[in-house]
Amino acid sequence: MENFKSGFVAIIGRPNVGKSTFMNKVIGQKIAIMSDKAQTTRNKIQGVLTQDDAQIVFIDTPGIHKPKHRLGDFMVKTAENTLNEVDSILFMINAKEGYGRGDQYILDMLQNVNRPVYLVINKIDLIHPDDLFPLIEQYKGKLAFEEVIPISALEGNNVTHLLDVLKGNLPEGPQYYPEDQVTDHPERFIITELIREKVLQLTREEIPHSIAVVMENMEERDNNSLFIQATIVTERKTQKGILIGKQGSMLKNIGKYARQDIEALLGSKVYLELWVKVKKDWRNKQNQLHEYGFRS
Ligand code: GDP
Ligand code: K
Ligand code: MG
Repeated sequence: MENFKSGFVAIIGRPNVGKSTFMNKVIGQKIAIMSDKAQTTRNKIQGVLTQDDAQIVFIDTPGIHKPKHRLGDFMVKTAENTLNEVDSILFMINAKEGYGRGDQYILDMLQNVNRPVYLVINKIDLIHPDDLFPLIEQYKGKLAFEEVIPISALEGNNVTHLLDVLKGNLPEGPQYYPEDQVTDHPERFIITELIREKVLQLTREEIPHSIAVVMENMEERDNNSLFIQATIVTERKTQKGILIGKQGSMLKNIGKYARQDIEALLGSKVYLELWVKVKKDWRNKQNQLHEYGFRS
């Protein structure tokens, strides 16, 4: 097609501002996992939006924060590299919370990035319109934003406008991905993320985000059903107990809800077998990062 536009857009912002929700709204499929817990999204997930005249490839960057351990360093480095490669950056904030230290850390990082940054004020459904202007004033002096765009990712308000603005800024380019492709991550990654999401949702505050889910085996069986074996890796024995629960009740629930989501995603019957393994201090073992699927 003539004048077809395409490019990459990074979504950046403190944990829980609504990055995954936005992505899912735009792509219309559950690819980036959502949870009330901070830092659910650890790897970058791409969502691909294909329209008649443009294709936008979204990158859902991990919640950026001051690194507390080596996995943190790794995450920040990944985010920095990503930001210098994209066409536009969406800096998303929570309209209800306003400016905070977490934002300053991101803004400092953005000072060194030479890409157009849009200030996206999300969750406007939670505030009175009168409160929007002071919020904009609060942020405006902190970075030369290309534009300020208030939205509600949850309800969809102004999301189309935001997409139009992004499209307007994209260069002419090829369609990178086929129309029906919404993510370039292998299904196995999405599956382990769905399992991890269920762990975080069901265990609430008891299990930290440091858990990992490793795919052990995934094979198709007769009449299109899928057999999946995965291991939940924790750092402490006590966490293993919580994850398994009384007579295996917790693990059973995690498996049940994860299976439902995976079946909905793949459209086929799924048998899911979950295991729990304790691996002490895995976060600080740099050489184990690759084993768990982290890449820079
Ligand atoms: P992320 O950590 O930035 O990816 O944030 P999530 O997308 O996981 O969202 C965190 C929480 O905020 C979830 O409970 C969402 O339902 C909620 N949320 C996201 N966008 C909106 C919005 O526009 N309005 C409201 N009211 N809640 C939202
Ligand atoms: K989250
Ligand atoms: Mg997220």
